[in-house]
Formats: sequence, structure tokens, C-alpha cells
Amino acid sequence: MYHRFFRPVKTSIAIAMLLTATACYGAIDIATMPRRGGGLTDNNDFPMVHIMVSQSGTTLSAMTGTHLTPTLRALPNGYMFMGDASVLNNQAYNFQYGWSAMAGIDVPAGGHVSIKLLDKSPALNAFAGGAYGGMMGGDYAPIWTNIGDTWDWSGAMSHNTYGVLNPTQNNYFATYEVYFADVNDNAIPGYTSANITLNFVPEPMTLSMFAFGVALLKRRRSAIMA
Ligand SMILES: [Cu+2]
Repeated sequence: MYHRFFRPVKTSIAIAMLLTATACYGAIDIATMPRRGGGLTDNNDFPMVHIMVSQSGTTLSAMTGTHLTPTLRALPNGYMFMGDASVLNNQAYNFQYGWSAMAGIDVPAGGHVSIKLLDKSPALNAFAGGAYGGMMGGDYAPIWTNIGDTWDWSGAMSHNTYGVLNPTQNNYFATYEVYFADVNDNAIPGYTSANITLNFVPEPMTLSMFAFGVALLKRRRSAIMA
């Protein structure tokens, strides 16, 4: 008798949890700004991860300053981005990675530094996010949409924003070639380019909270059927 009484009660709690989560999508959202570490993180807690580009003779090099792998985090329910940053709504995002020039880069006359996408996880999106998530000139225009796409780097510290809609993988990556380019983005002969791969991991919480609710509901349902 004890178990027969409590099983339906627990089932209704699980259903209530799911209904509450669903109802949140219909509520009025609070506008907020993108944060370096994604989600609603404090910028002070999530350092910049610089991709340091340097030159030795005619050879370019690129390496990340730390081995920290940025985490893609979505906004919690009840928050949203406005204006240009609204492209990030519903995406787990991060802009800790930033291109940064080391002293001694000597751009050939008439050239610039171009960064070409060589490969990426198909679901990984990139947006021209400016140094601090749109507050310093970024317009969140999609960049590096297709393999082979180039993005012209000014040489100033640039933190583009990365995002994935409803992440399903344990990690995401993008591989780039950094090279001296002419006005047509063709490589200027006589120089050696640098390749760099950026890695990301998604925060599991947003997905697992929902999955947990569904799993709980399924478990209770099968318990009742048994
Ligand atoms: Cu930076």
C-alpha cells in the first residue's frame, strides 16, 4: 500500500518539474550582455585565452597562451540577448579565445594577416564579436561559416564569439591557417603560414537538467507499469 501511494506522487513531481521548465520559455526574459566565459559568468572568473601570433624571419607561428579549454555555456532560462548579440540566443557560447599579436610581426607591404578556416566541427558557429562581446566594435556577423572561409585580422586583440546550438558532442574544434595575404586573400609568396586548432567543451548542465527530468519521468512510468 505504501508504494502504491507514493509512486504517483513522485510521478506528478517529475511532471511538474518538466512543466515548470517548459513554462519558463514563455516568460518575459531579462536582457543581458554576452560574458567571456559564456552563460551568465563573471568576466573576472574566466581569463582571456590568447592565440599568440608571432613571426620569426619569414615564418609565422601561432600558439595558445594556456592549455585551458574554453567551455561553451548557454544562458539560463529567463535571460536573453538583444540587438546584434541576439544571434547567440539559445546557443552555448564563449569568447575567451582572442587573437593577439606578439611584437615583431612585419606585415609585407600591401598585405594583411588573414585567418582561413581549414576544418571545424559542423555545429560550431563563429561570430565577429569584438574584443569584449560587441562592446568594442563587434557586430556578431557570422564568420568562418564554410571550410575555406577567411577572416581578415587587424592585428589588434580580437575575441570572436563561438557558439553551438544545443550541444550534443563532448567537444568541438576549429582549425585555422594564419598567413600573410594580399588584397584578394591569397597567400603572399615567400612566407610560411601557421596552423592552430582551437578546442571547446560544452557545459553539460543545460542539457542534463532536462534529460534528468525525462529520465526520472520514464523511470517512474516504467515502475508503475511493472
Ligand atoms: Cu584578449
